[in-house]
Amino acid sequence: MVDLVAQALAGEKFAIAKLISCFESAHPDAQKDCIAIEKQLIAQNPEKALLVGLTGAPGAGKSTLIQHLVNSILAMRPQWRIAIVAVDPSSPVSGGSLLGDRTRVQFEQHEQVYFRSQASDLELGGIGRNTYRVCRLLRKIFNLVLVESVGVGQSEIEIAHLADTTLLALQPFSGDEIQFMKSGIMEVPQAFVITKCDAEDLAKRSLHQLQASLGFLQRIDSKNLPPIFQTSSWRRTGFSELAQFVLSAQPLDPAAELERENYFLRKEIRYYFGEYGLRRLEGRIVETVGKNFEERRQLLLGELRALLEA
Ligand SMILES: Nc1nc2c(ncn2[C@@H]2O[C@H](COP(=O)(O)OP(=O)(O)OP(=O)(O)O)[C@@H](O)[C@H]2O)c(=O)[nH]1
Ligand SMILES: [Mg+2]
Repeated sequence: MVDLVAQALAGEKFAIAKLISCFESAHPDAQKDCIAIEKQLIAQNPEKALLVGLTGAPGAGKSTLIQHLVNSILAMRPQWRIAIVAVDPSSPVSGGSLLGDRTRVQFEQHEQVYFRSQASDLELGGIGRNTYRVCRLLRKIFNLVLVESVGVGQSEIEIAHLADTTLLALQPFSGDEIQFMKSGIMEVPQAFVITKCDAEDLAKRSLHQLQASLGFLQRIDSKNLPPIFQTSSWRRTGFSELAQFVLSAQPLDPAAELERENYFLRKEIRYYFGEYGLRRLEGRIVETVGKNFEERRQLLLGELRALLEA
C-alpha cells in the first residue's frame, strides 16, 4: 500500500487507478485499505487541491469546455497535474454507465492529465455513490480536480455540495435557463459559462438574456452577480479568462470542509439505513469528528450494521 501511494503521488496512472478502484469497491476488506491509503496520503501530502464542479444540460458543451479549459490551465501552470472525473448517466435498466453515449474527451496529448468516468446514481441526486470519496482521494494526488456532471434532475445542486466552486454551462438560447430558474439551479454556481459563442452577436444577445434572467432572481444580489464567461471552442475564445477564474478560486475553509464531510456521511447513512439510521447515529456523527473521514465512515456504517443485526 505504501508503494502504491508513493507511485500514485509520482503520477503513475496504473497506481492511481488501483487506488480509485479501492474506493469504488464494495468488498468489506476494501474499507480497511481506504483507511490506510487516506492515512498515507495525509502523511505525505498535507495539501488539498481545488475541486471544481461543472454542470449543465446534456450536450451543453461541458466536455469540450473542460478540454480547452485544461489546455489553458496547463499553459499557465505547466507543472500541474489535473484529474477529470466525468459522472455518466447510468442506464435505469442495466444500472451500468452509458459510456459510449457521451462524447469522450481526448487528453492523450498530456501525460499530466488523468481521466476517470463514474456511473451516476439517480437516487443519490445524480452523482456517483463514491464520487465524493474518489474526489477526496484525487485532491491529494493532483493539483486540480474537475468533475463534469450531466444535468439530470437535481445533479446540478448535488455537484454544488460536492465541489469547492461550481460552474454552470449554458448554451445560447436553449431554454435551459428557464428550467434552471424554476428548479433553483441558477442560484447554485459561482460562475456561469455561456458555451458555443461562435458569433459576436450571438454572444452579446445571450449575455444580455442571462443577465436579465439573473436580475429576476431574488436570492441573487443584483450588485453582486456571479461572473459570466463566454466561450467558443470553434473560435477558441474565452478559455483563458475562465482558466484565470479557476486558478484564483479557493478551496473551502476547514469549517465548510467538515460540513461537507458530514453532509456526505449523512447522505450515505440515509441511503443505506433511512431516516431511522440517521436518527440513531446523529450523536455519533458529532462524536467522531476529529477522526479521518474513511475511519469515521467505517465506524459509523459498522455501528449501524451491528445495531440492525442485533
Ligand atoms: N459550435 C460549437 N459547438 C460546440 C462548442 N462546444 C461544443 N460543441 C459541440 O456540442 C456538442 C456537445 O458537446 P459536448 O462537449 O460533448 O457537450 P457535453 O455537455 O459534455 O455533453 P454530455 O456530456 O453528453 O451532456 C458536440 O457536438 C460539440 O462539438 C462550441 O463552442 N461551438
Ligand atoms: Mg460531456
